[in-house]
Amino acid sequence: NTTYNGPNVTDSSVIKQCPLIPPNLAGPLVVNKTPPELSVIEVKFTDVKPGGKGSPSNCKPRYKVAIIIPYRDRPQHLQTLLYNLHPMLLKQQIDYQIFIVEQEGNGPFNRAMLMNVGYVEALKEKIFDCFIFHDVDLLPEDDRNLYTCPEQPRHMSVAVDKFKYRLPYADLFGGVSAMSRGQFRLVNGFSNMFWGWGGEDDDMANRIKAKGLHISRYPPNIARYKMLSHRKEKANPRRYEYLKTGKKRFATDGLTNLKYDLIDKKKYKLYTWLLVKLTPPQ
Ligand code: UD2
Ligand code: MN
Repeated sequence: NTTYNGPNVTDSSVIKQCPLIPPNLAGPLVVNKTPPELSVIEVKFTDVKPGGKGSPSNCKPRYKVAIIIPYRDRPQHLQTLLYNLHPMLLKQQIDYQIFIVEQEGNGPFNRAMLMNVGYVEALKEKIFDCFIFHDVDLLPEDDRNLYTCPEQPRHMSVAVDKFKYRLPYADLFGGVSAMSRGQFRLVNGFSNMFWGWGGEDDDMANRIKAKGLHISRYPPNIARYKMLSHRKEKANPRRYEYLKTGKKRFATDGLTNLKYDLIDKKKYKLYTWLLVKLTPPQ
């Protein structure tokens, strides 16, 4: 046989780029809300590398993606998310790493600031192209919802069962969202002012618009999620006030004035864990 099959694909310098659309996607996924123990998952997921990393073995991935998960005291949700998310990401043929950014102490939770920390700390490991900001309680229901770098910031959790699979309002950016490294830097990240529940996602939507970008979305039959149940957090009564006056702080409140202490960092099998103490902005 004299057919030339192209360069040797085992030589990583000439390995082919992965196809634009991953070939083994199934569409709708079976979501499993009763995962085995973490120690069992760790053994089972042989393709996941320490730190919660994955990448395709037979093609060169198009995107380096950091999954940033803000976290405190929801171990059952974390276990369930990891069990459902890793297999999907592996099928999507991206180069990814999952970061759990845990807030230390029991003061008001600051989801937005944890995202900023995740962005900064992830970039110390690798120049990621793309950042997926991901609530711990949202489980994707379709593997065509690609965790990749959008042209425009992408709101990923369009249809959530908790909201009867309908987008509650047009500018919603909460839940799961994706931004490129450049876009996130351009908008100066999230605001650091939102302590307690609510407002931080709407402020990000405003930042995106203020920079001439817009929110893009996959169709709702693909951008579907199930939300795990939890009690409702106490809403921050000042969220409307900060939202209204946010614009005048876009340039000064965000990545540019982010202050925190990294208390601990560990690479577990299924995720990279960061424990951080947040310092409220002055
Ligand atoms: C909505 C948004 C969420 C965020 C929030 C307001 C959707 C689908 N979700 O979520 O993105 O904008 O409103 O702040 O639109 N967390 C912890 N421990 C805590 C509290 C929060 O880990 O004690 C993390 C966790 O990743 C959680 C996320 O913060 O999923 C959002 O908090 P939530 O789930 O309590 O709020 P929810 O469901 O109203
Ligand atoms: Mn939730």
